[in-house]
Amino acid sequence: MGAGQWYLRSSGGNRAFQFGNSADKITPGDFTGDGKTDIAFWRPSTAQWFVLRSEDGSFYAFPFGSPGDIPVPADYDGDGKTDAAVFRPSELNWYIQLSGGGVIVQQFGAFGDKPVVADYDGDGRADAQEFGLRCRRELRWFCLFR
Ligand SMILES: [Ca+2]
Ligand SMILES: [Ca+2]
Repeated sequence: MGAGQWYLRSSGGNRAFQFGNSADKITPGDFTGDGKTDIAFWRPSTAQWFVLRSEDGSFYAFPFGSPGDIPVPADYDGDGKTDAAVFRPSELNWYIQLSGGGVIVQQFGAFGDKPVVADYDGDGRADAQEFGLRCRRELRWFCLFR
């Protein structure tokens, strides 16, 4: 298993460092809510989230999901913080750990669908409270608005 190498280019200069490994799924988002994206990944083997805080570069980890899930982090409750979330293809359930508290379990989709999260109704809340699925066979989009 290879190392997870990150290459960042920003106004402060370029930087490269190792965080995670090549089997991890990258899940960047603003988990800490300071307006800056935090480098993050989800580890499929243990269903753990690892977040590198944009504030000070320290990291924290927490379990959410199960092996076999697909990570779909986004700001579902619209509070400015990215929420950890997974889509479970085997049961078509979305599990969302809201940063404001609580967990949502929502069944949505059909077998073979691929989860895609975005601000589908354009209400300005980035990625908030919407679920999207793209049906591979029909190449159509299905959205669920909450
Ligand atoms: Ca942040
Ligand atoms: Ca949130």
